[in-house]
Amino acid sequence: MTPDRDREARAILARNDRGGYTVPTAGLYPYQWNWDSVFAALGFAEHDTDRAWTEIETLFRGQWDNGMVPHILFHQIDPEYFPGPNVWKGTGPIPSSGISQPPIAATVVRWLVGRHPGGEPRARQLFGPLMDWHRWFMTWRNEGGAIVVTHPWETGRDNCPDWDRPFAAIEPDGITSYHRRDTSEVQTDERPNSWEYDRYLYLVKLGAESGWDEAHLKDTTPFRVADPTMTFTLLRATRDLRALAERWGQPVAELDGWIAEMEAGADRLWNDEIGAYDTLDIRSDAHSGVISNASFLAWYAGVGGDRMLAHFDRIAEATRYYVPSTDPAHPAYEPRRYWRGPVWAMLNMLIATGLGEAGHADRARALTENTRDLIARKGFAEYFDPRDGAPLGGQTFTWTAAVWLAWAS
Ligand code: 2M8
Repeated sequence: MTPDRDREARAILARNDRGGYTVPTAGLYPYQWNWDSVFAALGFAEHDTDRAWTEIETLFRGQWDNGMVPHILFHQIDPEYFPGPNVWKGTGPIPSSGISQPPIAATVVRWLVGRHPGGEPRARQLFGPLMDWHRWFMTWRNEGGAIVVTHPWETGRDNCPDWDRPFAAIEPDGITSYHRRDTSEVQTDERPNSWEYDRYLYLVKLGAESGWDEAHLKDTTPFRVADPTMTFTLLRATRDLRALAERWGQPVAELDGWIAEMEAGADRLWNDEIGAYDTLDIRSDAHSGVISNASFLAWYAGVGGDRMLAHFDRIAEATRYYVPSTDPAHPAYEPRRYWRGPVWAMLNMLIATGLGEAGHADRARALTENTRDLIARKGFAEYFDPRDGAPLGGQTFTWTAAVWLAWAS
C-alpha cells in the first residue's frame, strides 16, 4: 500500500460520487457509465461495502424491459455532454443510451459476496436482473456464440483500429454539423477523429430511429461485429453467475447452455492469419487482424489455453508500460490516442486476473507490479502512454482509482 495514493484514490471516488452513483470523471463524463460503475463498486468495497452495493443497484435501476442495461444513465441532465439523452432517445425507465457495455457486473457481484458475505441479501436481489441482462445478450447479440456489438461504444474500446474496416464501409448519411464537447476537455490527439465521430453518431441515429428495435437492427444495421471484449467478459460473467446460481440453489441448465455456446463462439474470434483472437465483422465475414488488449482477456474467460502467451510476452517486452490497447507492431498503433495504443489500468486488472487463474502467477504479478508502478508515478489518469507512462485523457479518473484500491496497490 502507498498511503498517499490510497488517500488520493478514496478522495477521487468521493469527489466523483453523485449520490448513489459515480461519474467516470467530472467534466468529460458527467453521467453513470455501466462498466465504470462496476469498477467503482470494487474500489468502494475497499472501505465502504454498503456504497459498493448501492453503485450496482443504481445501475440496474436503469435496466430496460427487454433486459438490456444501458451503457450510460443520464440521471441529471448536463448540457455539456454530447451526445445526450435527446440524441440517444433511450426507451428505459431512466433517460439512457440505447446500447450496453461489457458485462462485468456478475463477476463483481460474485467477488463482493465472496469477500463480504453480509451483502448476500442485496446480491440475491440482483440475480434475476443479471439473468435478464445476460439473456438479452444471448438473444440479440449472439452469432454462433460469439457476442456482437452494434456500436463501437458498446465494447468500451471506442476508436480501436478493429473498427477501421467496418467503418470504411459506412457512409454517415444525414450527419451534418454537430458540436463535440470531448475535444474541449481533452487534447484532440488523445481522442477519436471526426471521421470516426461521424460514424458513431450515424449508428446512434439508426438505433434511435428504430426505437432501439433489436430485431430490426439485427437485420439492417451495417455495423455488427463480434468482439473479444464482449465475448470474453460475458463468458466469464456467465461462469460467475452460474456459481451464484449454485450458491443459491437456482437452476443452472440455461447458464450451462450459454457457457457451451460461448466457448464454441470464442473460436470464431480466432484469426489463424495472425495467430490471435481479434474481432470478426459479421457483415463482411472478415477478421480485423488487430491484436488488442481485449485479445488477452481469453484467460479471464477461461478459453484458449496458452494460445496468446507468445504475443503477450512479445508485447510486454516491447513497451515500458503494458498492456497497450493496440499491438505496437501494428501500423495503426498510436501510443497517445485513446484506444489505439494507450494502457488502461482496469483492463490490466482483468488480464492479470485471468493470467493468475490460468497458472501464470509470475506474469500476473509482473503485470500487477508494472501497473502499480505506473499509477504510483503518474497518478489516476484515464489512460497512459505505454512508452513513458505519460498520463492522458481525463485526470482523477474513477476506474483508475478503483482498481488501485482493489488490486494494484
Ligand atoms: C469512453 O467512452 C465514451 C462513450 O461511451 C466516450 O468516449 O465518450 C470509453 O473509454 C468507455 O470504455 C468508458 O466507459 C467511457 C467512460 O469512461 O469513456
